[in-house]
Amino acid sequence: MSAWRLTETGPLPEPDAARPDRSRSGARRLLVVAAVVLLTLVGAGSFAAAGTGVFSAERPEGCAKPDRSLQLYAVELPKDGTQIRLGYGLTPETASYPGPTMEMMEGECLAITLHNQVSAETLAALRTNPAHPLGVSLHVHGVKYTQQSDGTVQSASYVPPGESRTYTWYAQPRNNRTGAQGTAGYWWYHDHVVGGPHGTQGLSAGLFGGLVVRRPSDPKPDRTYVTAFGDRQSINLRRGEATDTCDTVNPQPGPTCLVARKGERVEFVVIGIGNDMHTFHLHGHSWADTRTGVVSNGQPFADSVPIIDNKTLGPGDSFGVQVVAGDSVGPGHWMLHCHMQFHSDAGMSTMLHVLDENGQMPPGMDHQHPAAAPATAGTTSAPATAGITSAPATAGTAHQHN
Ligand SMILES: [Cu+2]
Repeated sequence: MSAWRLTETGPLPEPDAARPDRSRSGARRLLVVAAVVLLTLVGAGSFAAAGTGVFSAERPEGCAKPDRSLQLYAVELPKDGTQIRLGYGLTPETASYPGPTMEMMEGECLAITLHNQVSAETLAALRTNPAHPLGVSLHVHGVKYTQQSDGTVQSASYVPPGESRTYTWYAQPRNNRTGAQGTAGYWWYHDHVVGGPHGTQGLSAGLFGGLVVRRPSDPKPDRTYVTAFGDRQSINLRRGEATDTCDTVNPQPGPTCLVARKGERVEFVVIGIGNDMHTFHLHGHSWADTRTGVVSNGQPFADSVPIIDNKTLGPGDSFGVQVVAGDSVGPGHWMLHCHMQFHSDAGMSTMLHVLDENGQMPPGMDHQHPAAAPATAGTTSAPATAGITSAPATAGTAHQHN
């Protein structure tokens, strides 16, 4: 009998409902107040940004007051070998890489206060230039923000060690009058300051996470996982066996344990970090190549939407995939990997464990993780870096669950 049993039941918390409409009279009052304040400032010659040409609004247009706020902590995590690891967390104790998946509804305005708990010493060790300032930041893709929430050195919107700063994200909705396209989609956030002016060292240390912006009618998943495909053949900065640490008795869904019950709608936020091209491939499942990863069969264009099981991912790209776990194919250990062969051969491969409707892995579903870099001749050659694999390259060490 199988030990696999998924007891965790809770679906993802529903994102806050879209913010209520504000009354027109309220908006007009606000406009009048804003105009008076602006005129007063300009009249007094004290409009701070006028001299520098920097637009210094604290929040994007349409986001007069945040609908929701949360606290985010940047902390140092245990080293991975000699590699410094950093993570974002909703509490310092729960920091991880990837960081917490953020969800917003179009129209929502979110204020995130980032607390930098990474020591100056650690940040200095990651610095590529002694003149570069020490700090961490929060830079986001896809949604709207002003210069003050850009999370860069050049806009001075970063957080020195021990300090805090509030960033404001606005999930601007579509507007047929202005032609604004809206912000619904699969995005990501990351540091842009650690080490150098592009946060390259912060990113590779773990300061990144996924963001999903939905429209009210979008399909809601039962589970969401972030898979960041990165340099050195990594998924979420891990390779080989380290990508999949699911406990077979009590698997806890997380960055290194992709698990679902048959029939659940599973959403992947797929992110390209680092410098390499990758492909996202999932065995036994396919999805629609649309904004949401789903297309309703009733829609007139549904027949022209490609259904795919492999999608190319470049640096900085992000997209979403939604699949119904085990649909037609049943429970099992379904491989999820990069399809650039030398990447997957070097360990860029993990598993989606699909359990039955009761959260059990049916008997006979044993699986193995092959060694990341096969030592046998005649296989696709691995690149020079493949010697640094997290899975031993001897056949006898492949492990078996159950
Ligand atoms: Cu790859």
